[in-house]
This record gives sequence, C-alpha cells and structure tokens, in this order.
Amino acid sequence: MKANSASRIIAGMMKHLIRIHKPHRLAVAAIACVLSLTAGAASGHALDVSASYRKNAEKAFDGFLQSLWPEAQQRGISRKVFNASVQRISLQWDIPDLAPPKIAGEQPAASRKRQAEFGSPGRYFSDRSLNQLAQIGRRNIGKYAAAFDRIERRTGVPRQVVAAIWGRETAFSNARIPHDAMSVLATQAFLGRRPDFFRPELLAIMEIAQRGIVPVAHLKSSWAGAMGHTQMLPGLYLKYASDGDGDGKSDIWNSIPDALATTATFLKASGWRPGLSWAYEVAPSSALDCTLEGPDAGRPVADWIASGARRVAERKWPARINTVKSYLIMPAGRFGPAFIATDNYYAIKNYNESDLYVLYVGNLADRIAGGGAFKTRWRDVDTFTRAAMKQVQSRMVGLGYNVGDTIDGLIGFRTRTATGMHQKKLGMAVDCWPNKPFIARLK
Ligand SMILES: [Ca+2]
Repeated sequence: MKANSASRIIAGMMKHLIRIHKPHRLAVAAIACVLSLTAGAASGHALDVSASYRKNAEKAFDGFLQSLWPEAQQRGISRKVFNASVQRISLQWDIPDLAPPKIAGEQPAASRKRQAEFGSPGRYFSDRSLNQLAQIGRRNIGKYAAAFDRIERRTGVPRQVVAAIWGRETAFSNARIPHDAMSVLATQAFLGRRPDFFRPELLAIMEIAQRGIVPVAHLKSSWAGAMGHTQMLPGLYLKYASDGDGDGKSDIWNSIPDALATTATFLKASGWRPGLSWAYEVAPSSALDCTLEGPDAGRPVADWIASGARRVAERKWPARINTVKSYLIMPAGRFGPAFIATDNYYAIKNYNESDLYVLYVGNLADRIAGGGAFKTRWRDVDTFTRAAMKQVQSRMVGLGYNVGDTIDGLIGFRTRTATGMHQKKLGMAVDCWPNKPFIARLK
C-alpha cells in the first residue's frame, strides 16, 4: 500500500478522533491496526437534531456550565479561570456516543452505538502489525533510554510495558489528537451517555487549567476526553502526574517522558509487582477448569501447577513464583490461549477494562522484549451483536447466574464462567464460551 493512500484511509477512519501526520512508512500499517481498535473510531455517528432543539440545548448548556461554579470553587478554581473555561467551551455536536436529554419537550434519538459483531479475539492480534509496532517500540525505547531508566527505577514497571501502552494508545505519538478537551468533556457531561462519569472529569480539567501547567490551548484530547501521548483522563492526571524529563512540571501533552512517567506511576499505584510477568501462557493440555477464571478465583501459582498448569513450549516457571497470587485468564474460553496472570494483569486492566486490551498490551510488551505470538491459536467462535448477547445474558440472569454488574452484551469473564457453570449443569462439554448450541439450550 502506498503511504499516501494508507494515510488517506487512516485519516478517514479517524475522522472523529485522531489524524495522522507525516506517517512513517513502516508505521502506517501498524498504526492503521492500532487506530482501528480504538472504540468509536467509525464515522457516521453524528446526532440528528432539529434547529430548535439545538438552540434550546445551547441555552440549557450555558445554565449547566454556570451550575458547576460552586463545585469548581470548592476545588480551588478561581472565578477568572472558571469564566475563561466556560467562555472557550462549546458543544461538540459531531462527536460519537451522545444521548441528548429531553429539553423543552424534545428529545432526539441517541447517536447510533456501534453494533459491531464480535467474535474470536484472534482478529485483534495481527502478527504483522504487532511485529511492526514492536520494532517501532524498540526504537523508541532506545531513543528515550534515559527517561525509561528513571521510570523503571522509580516505579518498577518495565519499559516494554509502558512502551506497549504508548504504542497501543497513540501508535507512539504518530497520531495527532485534535479535540479541545474541555469542550469534549463538557459535551460528554451534558449530552453524553455517561454524564455522571464525565462531570467530575470536566471539573478536573478546569483544575488543570487553574494550575497553569500548559496553555489551555494545549489541552487536547480524543473525542472521549483522553489526553496526551498515553491518553489519560484529567482525573487520573491530577492523581498521578509525574515529571519524566526533570524540568519540574508534568506536561503529558507535549513531553513524551512526562506522559510515560505518569502512566508508569498509575500502573505502580494500580498494584504493579516488579519482577513478575503480566501473565504466563499455559498449554491447553493443562485442562484447567475454565469456570475458575477471573479475579475472584485468585490462588497461589503452586495451586494451579498442582491442578495441572504447564507453561507452553516446555517453558519453566520462574524461580520463587509458587506463592505468588495468580488468576486464570481464558479470553475465548477453551477456544484460544489460556494464561496464569499476576496482579500486573489487573494493573494494566485498570488502564482499560477490556481483557483484549490487556492481552494486546501484554503481548506487544513481550514482543518488544523479543518474544512472539501466543503459542495457542485463537479458534473460530460464533459471533454475536451486543444486542443479541444482551438477550443471552438476560436469560442467564433469569437462571440465577451472575454475568457481571450490568447486562452489557460483552462476553466478559463472568459471562464466560456462568456459561461454563451452566454447561456443567446441562452435561455439555465445558468450554466457557456461549456458542450457538449452548444458547439453543437456554430457551
Ligand atoms: Ca516534565
């Protein structure tokens, strides 16, 4: 693919999120892969609102912004900074994931949520793009060696892991982040699907403006409000801001070392344990009970080994690992790789709650360190829309199973373990994946 046409395709994909500038030839395919994984990247999600709704909403929005003043004041934000923030904020009607409230008797339909079919996690793990990203990652680890040395000394988080998050989030800063963070966060807090989540983030970015770390015009984000080279929300920045280049301030928007240091500080605070891998892939022949997957069934590694856990490719377990608390992870049930994960798995998961995100970052980190693909192949599984999977989950809740805090249509570990438990009860093969023959038995 020619670089020109590739960057056109990428730019089209990223209409609402990020634009590529000066793509490195090698980086183009890898970047396209990373960015296509980014939620909401697809276009065609804009709201369809009448002129009257728009006018009334703009007016109500002004009232909403003014109503934030008491909380802003409590946070130490001055009237001057508050007024300047309110003045620069404008509703961003074209960002995805909006669900406008009823205003003056009118309520437009929410913007379409992406109803992508999802199936085997295998499609996220393209060897070609992961290897290209790993190559770019190694080059950047060389380029920023001094910063990574300091970060590792301070946090104990390996450079490969921090670099992998950087690669996954912005393709090593090859992506440009075009949105005004304040306006995006205000829009999400007023018109978005999760106003309660975004309201404190909006106040947090006003607090960042109050601190005057960078000019307010530098506060750029994705359409979902994530900022800087490693894409952090304002609330996380306020908690974990770190100085990676030693100039005394934490500028995650302009300084790559600062962004990397802040991300590593977050991982350390999320329970990163130095000296341990994020996970150890285990052979399918280990035949571990897939209903024991997840954070609730943690136990010492020695217990898994006693239950038959063997590492892939005859690898040895590291020394002194027997007493380390660990967890079984089987993202595709018995239809893909299985892992004995450490607390470091959940530290990465704290950055992004998707198991596939953790696996992607973990595998990219391993590849940057010289490793390769997972040894067990992802096999084909039946695919579902979220709406269809929600129905399946509702039926399982009706049978008394816990499929997670919400019926979300995603096949997370609770849906997988509940599937396995019901398969046991029905006398079916226990694979912990809700394939069609299993769903047929739910009716
Ligand atoms: Ca700095």
